Amino acid sequence: MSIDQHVLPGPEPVLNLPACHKEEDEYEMVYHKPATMVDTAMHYCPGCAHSLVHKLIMEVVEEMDIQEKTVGVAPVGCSVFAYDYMDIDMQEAAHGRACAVATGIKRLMPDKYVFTYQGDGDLAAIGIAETLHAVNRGENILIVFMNNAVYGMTSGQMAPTTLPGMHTTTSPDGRDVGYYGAPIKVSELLAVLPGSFYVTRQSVNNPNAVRRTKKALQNALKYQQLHKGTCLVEIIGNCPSNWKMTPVEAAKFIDEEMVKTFPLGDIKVPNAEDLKIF
Ligand SMILES: Cc1ncc(C[n+]2csc(CCOP(=O)(O)OP(=O)(O)O)c2C)c(N)n1
Ligand code: SF4
Ligand SMILES: [Mg+2]
Repeated sequence: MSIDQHVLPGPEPVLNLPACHKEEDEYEMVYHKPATMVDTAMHYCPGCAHSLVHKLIMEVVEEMDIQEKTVGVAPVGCSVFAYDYMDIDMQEAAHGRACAVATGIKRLMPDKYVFTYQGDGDLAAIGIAETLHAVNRGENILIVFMNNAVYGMTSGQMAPTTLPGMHTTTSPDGRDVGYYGAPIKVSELLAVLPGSFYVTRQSVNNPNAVRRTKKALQNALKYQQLHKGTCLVEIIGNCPSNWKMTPVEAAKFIDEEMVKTFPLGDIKVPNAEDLKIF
C-alpha cells in the first residue's frame, strides 16, 4: 500500500494562524544588513566585537552615501580579513603600519574618507610609533581602535592595554604593573597632541553603547570634511575566546572591570567654532 492511500479525502486543512500573524509585505522593515557589507559569513568567534563594529562602520558609510568615496585600511590581527566583509575600497597594511598607509592614501586622495581599523596589539604595541606620529601630524584620517586588552589572533598574549592583574598567556599570574608597566591609555595619550581633533572611547557591549559608538563613528567621518586633524574612536571590544568567558560574561567584564582602566566617553571634542559649517 502506498503512503497516499492512507490520506483520507476531504477539504483542504485550514491554517489557524495567531492574531499577530501578518503577511510578509505587511511587516515594517526595522533592520537590514547594510548594502555596503559583503553578503558572506564571518570568521569571528561568537560574541566578538569585531563583527558588530564592522557593521556599524558600514551602516554609517551607507547612510552617508559615501561607499564609493571611502577607503579602509585593514590591520594584522583577528580583523585581518576586514576587507572581505566591508564592500568598499580597502588596503591591507603590514602589522602596525595602518596609519602610515592611511597617511599615503589620504594625502594622494584628500577627498576620500579614509579610516584605519586596528587592534590594540597592532596599534598600541608594534604600531605605536606610526600612530603617534600620524596623529601628531594631524593626518586627516579616522582611526578605529579596537581595544580588547589582548593579542586576540595569536591566542591571547599580553598587550600594552592588558589590565592590571589580568591573566593572559604571557602573564599567567596576572599583569604585574611593577614589572610590565601600567596599561597604556592610548586615547588619553593621543588627545594631548595638537593634531588630534576628536577622541572618544566607546564600547559595544549593550544596545545603548552600540548606539553611542555608531554616533561617534558618524561624527568622526563627518569631521573629515573639515580637514582639521585626526579622529580617534577607541572601542572597548570583547574577546570571549581569549578571556575564557562566555559572550555574556565578557559583556559584563567590560562594565565591571575594563571601564575602571578605560573609562568610556568623549576625551577631546571639537569646539563650536570648528563645527560651524555643519
Ligand atoms: C611583523 C609581525 N609581528 C608579529 C606578528 C604576529 N601577530 C599577528 S596578529 C598579532 C597581534 C594582534 O593583536 P591585536 O592587534 O590586538 O588584534 P586582535 O587579534 O586582538 O583583534 C601579532 C603579534 C605579525 N603578524 N607580524
Ligand atoms: S579570538 Fe577574540 S578577537 Fe579574535 S575573533 Fe575570537 S573573540 Fe574575536
Ligand atoms: Mg587585541
